[in-house]
Amino acid sequence: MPIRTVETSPFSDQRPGTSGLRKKVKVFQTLNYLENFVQSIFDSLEGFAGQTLIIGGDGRYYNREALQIIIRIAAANGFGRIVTGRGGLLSTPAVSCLIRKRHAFGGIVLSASHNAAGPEKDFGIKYNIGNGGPAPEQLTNAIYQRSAQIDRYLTIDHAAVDLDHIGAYRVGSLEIEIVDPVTDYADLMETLFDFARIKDLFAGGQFSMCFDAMSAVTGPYAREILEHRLGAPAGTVIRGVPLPDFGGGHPDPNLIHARDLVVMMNGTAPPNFAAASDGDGDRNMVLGPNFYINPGDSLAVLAANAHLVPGYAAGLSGVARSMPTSGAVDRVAERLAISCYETPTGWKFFGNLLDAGKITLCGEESFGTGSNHVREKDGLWAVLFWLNLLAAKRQPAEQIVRQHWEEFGRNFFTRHDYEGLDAAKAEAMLDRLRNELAGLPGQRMGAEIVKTADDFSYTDPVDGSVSTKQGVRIVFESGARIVYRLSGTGTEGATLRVYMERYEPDSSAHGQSSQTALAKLIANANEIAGITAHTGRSRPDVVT
Ligand code: G16
Repeated sequence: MPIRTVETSPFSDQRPGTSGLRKKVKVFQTLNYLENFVQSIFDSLEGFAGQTLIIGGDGRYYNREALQIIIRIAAANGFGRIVTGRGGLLSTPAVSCLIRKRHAFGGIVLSASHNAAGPEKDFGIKYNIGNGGPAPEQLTNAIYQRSAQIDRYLTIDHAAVDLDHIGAYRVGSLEIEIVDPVTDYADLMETLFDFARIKDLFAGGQFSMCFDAMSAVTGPYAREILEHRLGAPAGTVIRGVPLPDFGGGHPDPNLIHARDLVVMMNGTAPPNFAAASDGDGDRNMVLGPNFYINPGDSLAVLAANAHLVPGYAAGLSGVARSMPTSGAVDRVAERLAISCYETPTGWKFFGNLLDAGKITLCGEESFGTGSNHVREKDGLWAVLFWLNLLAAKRQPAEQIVRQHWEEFGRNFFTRHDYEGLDAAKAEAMLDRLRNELAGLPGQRMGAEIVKTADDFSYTDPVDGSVSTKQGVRIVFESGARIVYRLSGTGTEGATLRVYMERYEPDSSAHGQSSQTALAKLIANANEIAGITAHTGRSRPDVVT
């Protein structure tokens, strides 16, 4: 099939953020915009001729069109085989699973994760390497540099491929395989968790749960695993059909955007356990009746109880968390006498640690938890881990968490997001803060005295690569801390994230809410950065 070379010119805004390139759909629909980025990815790779590429997305608006464009460019560039899920659907952890299982060269994930979907909303694209994980910074930088110089892309003329039927097709010398999006992933879950025990839990009739798939990609995965393989009653999964606009909702599993689920769990006769996942299925939120489990606590509880889960019963080699995530897991690591690594925000930073066998579990405050089973965070995996614990311990989730706090102390944590800020003003605010860091140690703020103040810099312990400016940290003598950073996943203006944390060993004080326990720190955070003065905002848009 003849390869066509199309002349193009660069776009200046194709620098990948925390997790790939995320823009408005309209931007991706600009002539050559997607094509340029895809060709820039392929131009930054070597040795893929004849190899396999996994492609899939969360089913959001523009997923199908983008897939067809990418298939033609991949064919022209010499890939040998493309594997995608029926309907072009694959959750992000399922892409990672397939890359590893098929020994693929890499994969492309089409998603803007928890961002809203639809013609006026967001789309995204991310390249994953052969370990199944997001491209490391060196590669995303190379892709960006290529995108700034690109002058042509390669494609072929071919009719749209039928994505809706499982089977194999040929496009020129490229083989295209459409697979069931769920099977390989669900099979992997069966190797990690005690499905028989979880089945018993559901079979007793004493236990019920609700899984909110938020009309996004996890619905078919949750139905197959929870309702079919584990025997949970039909209707356990709600909003289980992936829709191109996610039903008009915002598929971010947190207290604000999964409000219906939160209301259900705080209402009369709630189920025993609830969970939600995001657009592309890599995030999770878990809840008990009237009880929210903070992602940092969730990671710590999973690590402390991993011996109860078959896939992890042999022990953990180590754990990791992103820098802004609460230090709850650090205390578990200390008890288990294993290493605990602190990385910058972004799942890509866990990849080397997982590949090198330095860690088994890792997680982030942004509702991401995962392990060495794939190289992405994994929403449903975290829910199954919790179900396995509930089945093994036969205790409510709240009791498990409260006992954990009794044993390890409680790390009160909250994140305040200020969304849609003027990007220049938000940058200026952080720059001013950076300039003042040197003068902060020793300063008293109410009962707290600043101990250290810096901008987090990370040296990867495996390859020695250095990542700077990863978040401004202010740590007090008491151990309490405040972290400020700008989100790298938004598509409109800037989002300021302020993370606050303090450790409370006294169990008589564990009953208060995070906002109450952290009230003074929240006030300090506003004062130090001058948030209201710089942004004009007196309160955050989202509190988690
Ligand atoms: C992505 C990354 C995560 C990160 C999160 C938030 O998640 O994979 O590692 O914690 O974004 O990043 P930021 O604070 O820069 O917005 P996802 O689920 O959006 O792919």
